[in-house]
Amino acid sequence: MAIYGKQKAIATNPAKANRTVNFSVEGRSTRGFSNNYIKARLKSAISNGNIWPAFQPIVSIDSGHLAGFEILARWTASGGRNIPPDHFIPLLEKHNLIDDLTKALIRSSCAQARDWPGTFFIAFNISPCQLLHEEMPDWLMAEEVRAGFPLNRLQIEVTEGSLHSQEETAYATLRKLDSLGVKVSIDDFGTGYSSLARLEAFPFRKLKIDARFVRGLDRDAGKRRIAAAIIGLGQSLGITVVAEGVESEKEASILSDLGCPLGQGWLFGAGVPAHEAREMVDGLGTPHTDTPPLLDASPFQQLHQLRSLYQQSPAGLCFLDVNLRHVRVNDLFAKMLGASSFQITGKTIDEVLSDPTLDQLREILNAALKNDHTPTQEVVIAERDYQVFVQKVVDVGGDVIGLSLVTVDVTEQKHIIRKLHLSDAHFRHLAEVSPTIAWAARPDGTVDYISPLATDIEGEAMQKRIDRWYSKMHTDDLARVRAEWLAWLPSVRPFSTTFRMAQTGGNYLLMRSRAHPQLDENGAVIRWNGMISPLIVDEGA
Ligand code: G
Ligand code: G
Ligand code: MN
Repeated sequence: MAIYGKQKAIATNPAKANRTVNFSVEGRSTRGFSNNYIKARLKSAISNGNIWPAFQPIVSIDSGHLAGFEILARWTASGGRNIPPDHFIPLLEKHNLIDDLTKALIRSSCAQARDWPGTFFIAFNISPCQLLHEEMPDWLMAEEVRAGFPLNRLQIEVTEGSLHSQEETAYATLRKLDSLGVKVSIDDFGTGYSSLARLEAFPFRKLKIDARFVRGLDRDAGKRRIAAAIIGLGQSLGITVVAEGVESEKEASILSDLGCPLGQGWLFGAGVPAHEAREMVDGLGTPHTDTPPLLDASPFQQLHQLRSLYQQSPAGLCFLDVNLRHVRVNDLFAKMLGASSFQITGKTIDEVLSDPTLDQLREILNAALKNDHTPTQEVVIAERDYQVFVQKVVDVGGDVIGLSLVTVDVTEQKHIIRKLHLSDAHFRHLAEVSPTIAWAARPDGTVDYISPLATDIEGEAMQKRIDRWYSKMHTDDLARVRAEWLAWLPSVRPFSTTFRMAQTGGNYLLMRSRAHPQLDENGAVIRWNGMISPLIVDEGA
C-alpha cells in the first residue's frame, strides 16, 4: 500500500472549478470574434503544440504497478495560463477540429511513448461526434501506425452519453475499432443514459466507475454499494473495471477489498507531461498484462460457492440482517428450529422462535450487534443443547450489515459431561467419607502443610486450608490433640492419635492421625511427616 504514496496529488481541477466562466480563448472572450478568427486560433494552438497531451497513470490497485495512461488534453496559453478542456473541447467540436486534436495527441504521445519500456496501454478520450464518421477507425489506425505504437495497446474512452444520438452509426464505428484490436472503454460509468443497455449493445473491454462513486466511498455506504455493484457487474461480464478519481489510501484499500483491479486518480498521480510520465514508467513498473487476473471470483461464482459451503457445513449456519431477519440459513440451522430453510428465510427471529429461547437469543444478538466479540452462548431449543457462536458482520467500510451465526448441537456431549459430573460428585463424596490426608509440620510442631481434598477450593492459600482443617475437628478433640502433640515432640518417635472430624450433614467420622519424624545425620528433627485416615478403614486394612 505504501506504493500509493509515491505519486503525490499536485494538480487542481480547473475544468471543474471554472465551469461557470465564459468560453474564452487565450484569455479573451470568444464573443465578438468571428468564427474564422476563433477557428484559426484553435488550429494554431493544436499545430504549435500549445494543446498538449498530459499522461495520467492508471495502475493496478493491489500492486500499484502501471497498467497504462489516459491522455488528457491540456492547453497552456500565452503567459502559462491553463485553459480547461471543458472550455476548449466544445469549441473544437463546434469548429470540426476535434479530429485534428485527437490526431495531434496521438502523434505526440505515441511517438514519445513508443520507446518506453513495458506494455502499458494509452487511452484517448473520443468525443461523441467523432464516432459518427465511418472513416474514423481508418485514420486512427493510420496515425497509430505512423507513430509506431502497437495498435493493441491503444484504447479509446467514450462516455455513455456520447452514444445517445445516432447510436447505430456510433456502434458500427466501435465494432470496427474493436475488430482492429482497439479496446473501447465506457467512461464515467453510472452517470449517463441507460448504462446497462449500453453494456448489452456493445462488448466494452473496460468500464470506468465515475469519480462521484469513488471519492469519499470510505465515508459513504451508499457510494460503496454502488461501486461494489459496478465492480460486480464488471466481474460478471468479464470486463476490466477502473475506478476513477481515487484520492486517498482508504478509498484505494476499500476498492481493492471490493475486487476492483485498476485505479486512476491523484493518489496514483495526476496528468503530467511526457517526460514525467517516462519517469513513472520506471518508478511504477509494468504489470504482466494491463488486465490483472480476476482473483476475486465473480458474484455469480461466489454465490454458488457460498451455497455449497452452507449446505455441506456440519454446523448450523445463518446470516441475519440488522433487523434480525433470516437472510440465509442452511438445512441444519432450519432443522434446529424444526422447519425447512424455505420456511425460515425472510422471517425475523420473533416469527420463528418463542420464549424463553426468543428472549435469550434476542438479548445475545442485540449485544452482538453492539460488540466486536461475543462469547459463545448455550441455548436450549426443543430440548436439545446448542452452542451458538455469533459474529457481527461489517462491510469493507465498517458499517454493520448483520450477524453470522454458527450453531453446534452439543446435546450428546452435554449428556456425557452430565454423567461425568455425576461420577465426579460420587467420587467427591467417597473422598469425603474416606479421606486420606497427608500433612507435615516443622520441628517445633507447627503444621505447615496439608494435602488438598477433592472438595477443597483450587488455588486456596495453605494457611486457609490448614485453618479449615482445624475447624473440622471436634472442638473437644482440638485442645487435647494439640496438647498431646506438643508433649510428644521431644520424644522424636512416631506419633499417633485419634479425633473426630465433622462431615457434611453434621456427623463425625473418627480419624487417626500419625506422624514420623524425619531426622538429619545428627539425629535432629528436620520435619514431621504425617497421615490422617478414617479409623474404620484403617483398622479394617
Ligand atoms: O482532466 P480534465 O480536466 O482534463 O478533463 C476534463 C474533461 O475533458 C474530461 O471529461 C475528459 O474526458 C475530457 N477530455 C480531456 N482530453 C480530451 C480529449 O482529447 N478529447 C475529448 N473529447 N475529451 C477530452
Ligand atoms: O471524464 P474523464 O474521466 O475523462 O475525466 C477525467 C477527469 O478527472 C479529468 O478532468 C482529470 O483531471 C480528473 N481527475 C483525474 N484524477 C482525479 C482525482 O483524483 N480527483 C479529481 N477530483 N479529479 C481527477
Ligand atoms: Mn476519460
